[in-house]
Amino acid sequence: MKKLMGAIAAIGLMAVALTGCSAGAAGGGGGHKVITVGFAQTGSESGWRAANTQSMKEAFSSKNGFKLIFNAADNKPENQIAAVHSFINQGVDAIVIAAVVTTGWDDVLKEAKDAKIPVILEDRTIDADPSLYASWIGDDFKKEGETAGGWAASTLGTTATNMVVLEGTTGSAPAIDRAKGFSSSIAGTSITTLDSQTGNFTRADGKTVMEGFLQKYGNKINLLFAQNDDMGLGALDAIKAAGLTPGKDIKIVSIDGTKDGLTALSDGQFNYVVECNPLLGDQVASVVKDVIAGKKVDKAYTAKDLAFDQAAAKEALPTRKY
Ligand code: GYE
Repeated sequence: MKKLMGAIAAIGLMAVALTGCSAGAAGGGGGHKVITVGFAQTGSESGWRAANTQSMKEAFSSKNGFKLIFNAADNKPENQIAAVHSFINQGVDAIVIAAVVTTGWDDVLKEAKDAKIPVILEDRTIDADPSLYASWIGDDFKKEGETAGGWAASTLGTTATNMVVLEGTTGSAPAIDRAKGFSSSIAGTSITTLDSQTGNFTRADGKTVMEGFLQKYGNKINLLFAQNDDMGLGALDAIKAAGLTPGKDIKIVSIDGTKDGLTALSDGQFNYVVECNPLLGDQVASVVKDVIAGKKVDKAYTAKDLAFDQAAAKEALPTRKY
């Protein structure tokens, strides 16, 4: 009986605590305190990024109990560190980072830890000590590279093939890991790399860098590995301007699986596209809520990615969300 009374008293206390909590609510959020989240986004370099930003903004809406402070760093690491500093100074409840590059995070993450602000990584991984962040939600970039390279190996691996590569942002996790994965899949095949340069994940740079490759190597090039759709799409213009047919004279494999990428594949201008799912917002938001509630979360949540040939692209396009 004594025990039961104790339990009832405890429930009563909890009710008081909960009421106290809902009193702080500033609209929405189902009676809970609004969670203020600073999100340090890379920038707006690609179609993938646009879809990711939209997914994050929808998930971290006031309707879902959040106040989102959004920053896009124009893909400059120093801008992003400054944004995270400012989130710490504003005393946000949690910080979410899509890191431009993998390095340089320790100091600012230690500051966040000292300020007792949890950090959750989305999309891109970093090199910092895992004790400095609560969780990561994203895609398996190495596997994406392996899948893209696997297609190249099985389609072109037994004929002498000259490849050029458009790399993503130098020092970013997807650029590093996609390169590793791709290389491991084409090892021992007759595919050789003529050249590999960054196109910063953008259409404009994809075009310019491809122009340079074409000037240098002319019609020696048989294969382009674009580390994202946008750079491959930019390269299409350069290839056509050089009087060559993309998808035929130069085979193209890319990663992301945006609507524009799959359209190029369905048109026969690309030859293979590996998916990278950008719609991570809901999962990131639920991990943020769990971390703030003191619940145990996994250190890593990996999204599932598909891969497309021309037929699969045609089938997927009518219902493609991004
Ligand atoms: O592939 C690219 C974007 O980090 C996975 O960043 C992301 C990459 C994506 O700009 O299009």
